[in-house]
Amino acid sequence: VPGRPFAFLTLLALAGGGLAGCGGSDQGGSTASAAATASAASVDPATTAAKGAIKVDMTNFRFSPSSLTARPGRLRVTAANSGSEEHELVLIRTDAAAGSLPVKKGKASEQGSVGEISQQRPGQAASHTFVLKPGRYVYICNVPGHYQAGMRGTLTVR
Ligand SMILES: [Cu+2]
Repeated sequence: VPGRPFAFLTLLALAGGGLAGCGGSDQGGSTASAAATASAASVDPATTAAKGAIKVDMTNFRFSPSSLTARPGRLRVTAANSGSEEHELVLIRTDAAAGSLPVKKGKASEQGSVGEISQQRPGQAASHTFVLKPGRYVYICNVPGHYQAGMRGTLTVR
């Protein structure tokens, strides 16, 4: 088939042009991949299985993902603040539903806390490795008012 080699070379030329374009704008490339990651996360409200490590996005006023499962043992959690206020992530072992922790002066009870990633400024992120026993957990932002505004999620370890 005489047409094929020509078509193949044309594709190569197009691919080469595309690659050169990407190379000239690293920033464009990483922005695109960040946007793809963000949309993948926001499209999936269902439970996310965390395998050893998980990134949790904090915005005003929710966590994404807001429902996690994990195996017992070590779980490295990275909490990234992409909101416009300070946020934190406190992990509490409790059988209570995520939205039913006792609240006093705008803050939820942290009884059963197994550790936390303390307040992060907008644009900042921090990580902590939790050692998890089987059970039910709730993670919350306990900046006053944020828990009630919706910053809570559930983690099931089994
Ligand atoms: Cu918060």
